[in-house]
Amino acid sequence: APDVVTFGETMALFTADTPGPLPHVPSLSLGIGGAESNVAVALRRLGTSVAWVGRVGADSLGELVVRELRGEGIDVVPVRDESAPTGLMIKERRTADALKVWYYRAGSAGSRLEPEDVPDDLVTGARLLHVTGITPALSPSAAAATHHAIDLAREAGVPVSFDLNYRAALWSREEAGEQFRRIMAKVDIVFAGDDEAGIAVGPASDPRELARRMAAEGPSQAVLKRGDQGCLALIDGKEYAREAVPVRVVDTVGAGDAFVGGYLAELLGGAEADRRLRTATQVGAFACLVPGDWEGMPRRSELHLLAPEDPVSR
Ligand code: KDG
Repeated sequence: APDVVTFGETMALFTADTPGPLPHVPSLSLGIGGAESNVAVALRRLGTSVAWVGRVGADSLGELVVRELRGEGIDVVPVRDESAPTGLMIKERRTADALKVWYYRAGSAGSRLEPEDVPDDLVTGARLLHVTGITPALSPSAAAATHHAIDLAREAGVPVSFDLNYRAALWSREEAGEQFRRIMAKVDIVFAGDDEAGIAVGPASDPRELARRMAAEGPSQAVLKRGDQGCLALIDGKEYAREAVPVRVVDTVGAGDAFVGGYLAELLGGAEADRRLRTATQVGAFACLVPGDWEGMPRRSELHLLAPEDPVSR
């Protein structure tokens, strides 16, 4: 059985090839993206076996999602929905540095995920279940699927990790905050950005206070992903901090998922907290180096590239 099970919506992703207003961009590249499958790619490339479950349409874009993830060695459990299309997002590069993501996902196949879609034995046989706060925002049935899987994992003694991943286009901060607290009370590991943590536990200027408040909701591992500020974590009551790995950023989308993949891969490998956070920041930095959300995820043998003694390998 795969070590990690995750599920959610993975969409087709069109990325503008050049900066500028979308109506004047001559071409876009077709790929895929989804927070949970991005984490799955990061895990797989680091050597962890992982299954991804999700609904796709019975269309060509659904085929693309399944092919790409299978090509990465992920155990893909697709539910093909005959009556809804695969969701779509478009990345507009308004300037070289300012990205805008447009969603075309309301009523999509992925948003129609149901509790029965996630195979029980996959969850109970895993070493870890990973969920994000995007799935419960998609629909009532997707929210039910999230809680069902978490409850099942808990009953079976399988640890659960949760990345808040607030998406303002999908729901209000109030709705999200309430759902985040419900989920946080049931999980072992929680990941959030500073602002996301504020949505869940109330804003605070001191990240230590945010980490403390998140841990107070239940998780024994509360990890704040702070982008170019690095990370801060409260793990089994002890505080840890790490600086970011400096990189020339091309596109930060997917960096948070990369961070989570790096952290979880090391956790499952039995690494101590410092090592988990080190790999997490490295993998997060890798994701910033390419335009795609997941394509830049490193293999274990590449991790040293961002911590080089000699930048030229021969
Ligand atoms: O975390 C990156 C994801 O946000 C992206 O790949 C697409 O799942 C996605 C979303 O809902 O924004």
